[in-house]
Amino acid sequence: MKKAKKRLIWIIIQILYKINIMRILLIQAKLLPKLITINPPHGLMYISAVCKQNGYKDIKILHLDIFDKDWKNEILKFRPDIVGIGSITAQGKSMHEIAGFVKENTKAKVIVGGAYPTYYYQDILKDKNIDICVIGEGEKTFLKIIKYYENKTDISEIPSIAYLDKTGIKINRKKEIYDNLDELPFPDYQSIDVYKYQKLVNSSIYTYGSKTMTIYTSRGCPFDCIFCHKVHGKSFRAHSPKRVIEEIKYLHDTYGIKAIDIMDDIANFNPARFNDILKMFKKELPQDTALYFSGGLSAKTLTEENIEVMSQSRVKYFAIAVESGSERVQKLIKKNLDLKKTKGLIDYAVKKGLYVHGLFMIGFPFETKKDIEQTVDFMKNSKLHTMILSTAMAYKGTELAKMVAVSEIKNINSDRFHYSDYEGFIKSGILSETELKKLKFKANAHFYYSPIRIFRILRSLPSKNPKLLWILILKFLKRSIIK
Ligand code: B12
Ligand code: SF4
Repeated sequence: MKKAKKRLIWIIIQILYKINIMRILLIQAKLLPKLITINPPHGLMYISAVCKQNGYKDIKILHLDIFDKDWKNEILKFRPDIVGIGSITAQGKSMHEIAGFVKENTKAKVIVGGAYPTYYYQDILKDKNIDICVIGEGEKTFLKIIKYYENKTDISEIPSIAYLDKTGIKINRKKEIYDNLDELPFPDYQSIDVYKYQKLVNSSIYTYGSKTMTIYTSRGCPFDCIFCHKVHGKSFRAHSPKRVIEEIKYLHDTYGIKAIDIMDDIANFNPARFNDILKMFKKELPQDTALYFSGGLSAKTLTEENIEVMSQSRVKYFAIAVESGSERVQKLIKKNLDLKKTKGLIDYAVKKGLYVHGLFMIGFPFETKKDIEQTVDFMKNSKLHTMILSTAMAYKGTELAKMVAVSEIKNINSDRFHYSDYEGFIKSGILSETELKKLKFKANAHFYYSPIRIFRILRSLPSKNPKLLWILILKFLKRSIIK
């Protein structure tokens, strides 16, 4: 009876005001340790845009990495009905702290989403401050959660969530995702301070000094790398090239953005679509704009024709995910790259004037010294300008994590929230932590202590800002000397 009354009042208010009056606060948790590059919280920006599209206007985004004022006061001032917190695992500690503060000081419901809740919901739900974990893509699910709290629906009808009831953890596995990504509105750029992010995003060495914004043009990846968390699932879904160009034009015309950094998992999954985007970009955007692909292109689907088109379409930089120079490890991690072809593509792209950055990993439990030496040989003998060598981490839910006991993972077990590629480490591997650190140091030294490479980096860097030199030196020291 009480419920029915409440619902009736709600309906009257909505009819009277023709609006939804839920106050929704979306918070991106803090990264620890702090990184130089801070990306806008696109997950929250899409959720915000979809909420607004559905009549929820009282919505605000708070990104703790850039909001240096008192975030607690900000929460109290906003008086939210629902707080949605976005978090990757490395932001988990902050996520729990925010949830605790919200529950202690407000009556708001706490919903969490992102890579951390998608894979760690069982651990997360031990925290009584969290009401619902959203698994994977969140826009449609979040809307249904709002409706549920407005007493319009039943919790069992909400797709892709985990929550606690009297009987324990309940998981609604049914998914409701965007099959046609073009149905999504633009991310809610109005809800963030784009100008502030321009300064932060452009502290990346590749776009340094340019007015930069990151964007996403696709979701999902059908490949099976054993270390990867695929938050957006296996089915590749993409915006049409026309829609991608519309978003870039919007950013250029509204905020004066000149450098567009595409962060997709696999932007070049469909080579023809990739070419179309590049050609349209060249034709429809002014000469002083440029494209970057920090998310990393896949060597599996990359073609020489793609490289040709990139070189003619103001693409200044792309990262390529190689991971290992050992054929054996390529198979074991299920990356299965043809290493000869990959090296050929890198060298061809450099010949065509593109700046190419390699992404590598070491520290798989089955990896030997010889495998790592092959990786070093690969990077050294290629024409890559720069590279980053990360240490593999076995995150829960990945195939890699199934191979190793939790107790064998340094940092994930003791403090997974502080994981960065310098600190995380799989203890049960063939190589010890000391051996791995030495090999990592040697790899960086072999690759970077080369006058020719340093000359090529300085000559080809997309940005010529002098301050960049300091950033480069700091990055170099961090990678090769400090750890
Ligand atoms: C940009 C990015 C970063 C940025 C910032 C990430 C952030 N969100 O704060 C930076 C560069 C800082 C970064 C760093 C790292 N990253 Co990163 N990164 C990404 C990347 C490429 C894109 C994230 C993104 O914005 N996606 C686009 C938006 C639209 O998707 P989304 O964020 O997932 O949001 C959707 C859902 O998750 C959900 N959702 C998200 N938030 C919320 C909140 C609510 C309330 C709800 C309901 C739903 C919801 O709905 C959204 C819309 O559908 C992803 C890969 C990927 N494809 O997602 C990796 C990824 C998130 N990163 C990853 C990793 C491992 C790292 C590092 C630890 C790497 C390292 N070795 O150092 C570091 C962190 C290091 C540190 N010291 O802290 C892993 C995370 C795994 C995990 N379980 O945490 C990912 C998934 C890559 C992968 N495939 O394994 N990363
Ligand atoms: S290709 Fe990239 S996104 Fe796809 S499974 Fe491998 S690491 Fe993950």
